Amino acid sequence: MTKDIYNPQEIEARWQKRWEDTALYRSEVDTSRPKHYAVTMLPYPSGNLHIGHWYAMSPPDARARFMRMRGYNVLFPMGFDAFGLPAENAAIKNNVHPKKWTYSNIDTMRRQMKSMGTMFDWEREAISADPEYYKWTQWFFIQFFKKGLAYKKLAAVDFCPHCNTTLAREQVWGEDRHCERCGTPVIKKELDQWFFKITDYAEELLDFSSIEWPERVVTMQTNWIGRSEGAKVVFKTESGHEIPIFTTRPDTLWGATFMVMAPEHPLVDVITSPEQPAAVEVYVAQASRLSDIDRESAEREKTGVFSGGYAINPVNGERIPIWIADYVLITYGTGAIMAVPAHDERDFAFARKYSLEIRPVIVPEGQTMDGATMEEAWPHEGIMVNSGPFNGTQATSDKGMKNPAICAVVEWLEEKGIGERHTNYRLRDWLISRQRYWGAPIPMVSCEQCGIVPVPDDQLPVLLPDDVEFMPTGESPLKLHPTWKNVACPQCGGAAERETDTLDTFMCSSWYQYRYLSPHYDSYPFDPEEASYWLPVDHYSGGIEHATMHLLYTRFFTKAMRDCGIFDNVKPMDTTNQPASIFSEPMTRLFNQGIILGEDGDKMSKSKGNVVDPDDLVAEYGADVVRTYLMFAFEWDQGGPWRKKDIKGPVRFLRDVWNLIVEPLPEPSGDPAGTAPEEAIRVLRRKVHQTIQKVTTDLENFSFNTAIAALMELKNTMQDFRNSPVAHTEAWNESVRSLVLMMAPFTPHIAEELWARTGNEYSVHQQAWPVADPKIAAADFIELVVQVNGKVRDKIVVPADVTEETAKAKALANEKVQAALNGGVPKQVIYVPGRLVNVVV
Ligand code: ANZ
Ligand code: ZN
Repeated sequence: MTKDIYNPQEIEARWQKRWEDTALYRSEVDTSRPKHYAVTMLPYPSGNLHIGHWYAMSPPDARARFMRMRGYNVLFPMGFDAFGLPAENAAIKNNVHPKKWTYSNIDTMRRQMKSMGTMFDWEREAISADPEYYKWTQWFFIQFFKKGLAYKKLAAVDFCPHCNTTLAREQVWGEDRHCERCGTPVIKKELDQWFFKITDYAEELLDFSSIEWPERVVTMQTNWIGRSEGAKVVFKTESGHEIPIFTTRPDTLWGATFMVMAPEHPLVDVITSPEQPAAVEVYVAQASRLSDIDRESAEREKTGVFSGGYAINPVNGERIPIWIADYVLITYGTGAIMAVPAHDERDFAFARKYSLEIRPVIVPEGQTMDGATMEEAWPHEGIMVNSGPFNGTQATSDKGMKNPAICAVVEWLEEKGIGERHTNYRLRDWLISRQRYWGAPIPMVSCEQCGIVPVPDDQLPVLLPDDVEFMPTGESPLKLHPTWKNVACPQCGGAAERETDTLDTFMCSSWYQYRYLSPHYDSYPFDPEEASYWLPVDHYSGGIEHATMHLLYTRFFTKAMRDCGIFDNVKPMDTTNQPASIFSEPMTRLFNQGIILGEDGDKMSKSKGNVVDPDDLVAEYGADVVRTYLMFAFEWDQGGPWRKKDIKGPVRFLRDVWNLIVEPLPEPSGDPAGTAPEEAIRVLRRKVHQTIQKVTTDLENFSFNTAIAALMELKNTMQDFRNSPVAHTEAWNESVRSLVLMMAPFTPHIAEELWARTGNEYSVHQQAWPVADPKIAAADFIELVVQVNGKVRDKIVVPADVTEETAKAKALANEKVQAALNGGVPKQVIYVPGRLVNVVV
């Protein structure tokens, strides 16, 4: 008889087909069961699945399977974020149409995902470049427009001269401000652009109280939104022009000895005195070449130029010079500041360089300070001095209105009508126009008579034409199409033109979790019945690189949808299927996995030649081994370098499990009754139940590696037991069954095969997760070392609370001790509780 060896390729293909034929992973609304909606970030169809995709997808797949076995009705869908620049770049390079390129990549990647053995419900697949999908992307745009959340304005935008397109702030990377995709340094360009008013939601986006997201992401989003409390105060020029400023330190108003305007400030020309124009012009031109990051850098030496103009400090009527300097940004606050060199480091450096007055107005209690001799700014607490009505007021180091001095001054400013309390955010509105072809057309029409008019719902989607010249020209390719943009105005019927920009693909991915619910539903973005049951997403996972873009956009999107009434027909349920209030957050829990690096510890990339191809690995070892390796060799949130040699561990593990279960049990021997010694059974059962406990909590906490380690230990214990002469017991069957069930989430194919081979009915993936009996798990047995004359002879298992008498008796009865004694009588038996029994002869 040929040995029945583990053949993953045969097993995996066979079961994948069976799962598909029987629609095993189809998830349907079932209000009799609690739901679990798990989503892992959808990929961009870049060509092939790389190992990073496997790392992002197979652990959540294991978790979703686990939740299913625990009785949840699990929805775990997948789709493709199919619009975007790489398709166009690839098309330009290889002269294939972006659509063809994208959809053929999708076919490949879908096939690869199936080879991974995932439980994705493919009937829910959503592809953002499908007209039935982007119809709704466009519809959302119109809803937001009608709600006043979408607007158009002329804006200086970052432009990549290589990709020939505008970029969002987040697509500009690094100190040198290069394009996220191609690395070319970006330049500025003025264009008429569409924006979403995400800033209207700045305050609400800072509230994370209803979600459990990693602290790191919460901090990154909080910093990104960048809330600062303070005041807006209006300074006036001598000629009466108003220059509002934003300050977080209104308590230092009396220490303002000059003002600074950003070089781009609209009043620069007005304020510049006739004696200064040339110097100012040169300086402004210089500044425009620098990035905001350079300009904000604390290390860079401050530069500036005097405008020749003066302003009046509204709190004390003092005349102060107005300077122009690039350390003030036009994009923050009001683009102009009052400079308080005694208390702000940047202003201090600037004042020293240009010999401007430094006047302390907040002095540590009991001290004096002299602006002329100060070595650095004093940004801390103290007593207000030189501050008119506020002399003697205590200023703490608190920020915002918690600081009594700031609070008092703001009240006074408001009373006097000079200024008002103001909260400023670093967050900018979301630029969503792209001068690119491969995206959803912005569904707007511009008519000379009627202005900008949305495309009526019954004319959606505005289809993206196939026949365009997508070679980059710096203009939207749709603009160059001979007929596409010509359209009758939806309002007056006159000749009008379509918007030729397309939507940022971050918009497509802001709502895909809703489209999965009913990807072919054509009267609404989602089927309200599905939405009522499944929403919100219970668990979301993806890379940390999305912390401030995608993850902020999708939160905004959900809130904007709520405010547009789009969820009004959704009647959400809580975890016990009771009516719940409408959600304001798209995803309740979030987990960020780490990154798999190349063997060399560098990021995997084709140019470095350190890319690991999952298809090769599947061909060599089978998907279950690759899944096990990825879940076992790394902490999921950490990732780390690929180590090909370490894949041997998982290979051995699955082979051992296979042999353990498939090979016939040895004939009972030794004990005539065929029962193992009580202790051996107890040890096995305890291990089984402890493993159930451990794997259950580990899977709850996404600790895949420790869960698999526990399964490996169980396997070892089972091997020991099986090799004992007495394996034919209920305990053995229980251990086999438990091991197979617990392996099902991690290694779905081999588990299914072993499940069938041990005489069970299809499918292991529809079984209940094993439940640990805490009494059995807790049954405390310990191992005692048995020595003869100090030499280890054996180990015995005894109850933890064993008496000295019993321990000694058991040790003496041990076969090996008997053999060593060889009929002799021990001189002495020493018992060290919990450790050993030493028989001295
Ligand atoms: C006077 C002052 C005195 C300030 C003081 C600070 C300390 P955050 O906390 O980041 O919001 N500022 C305002 N607009 C600016 C701009 N467009 N470019 C550069 N700097 C700008 O910073 C707020 C502070 O940054 C504001 O408060 C302002 O300087 C400066 F002892 O006003 B402050
Ligand atoms: Zn019109």
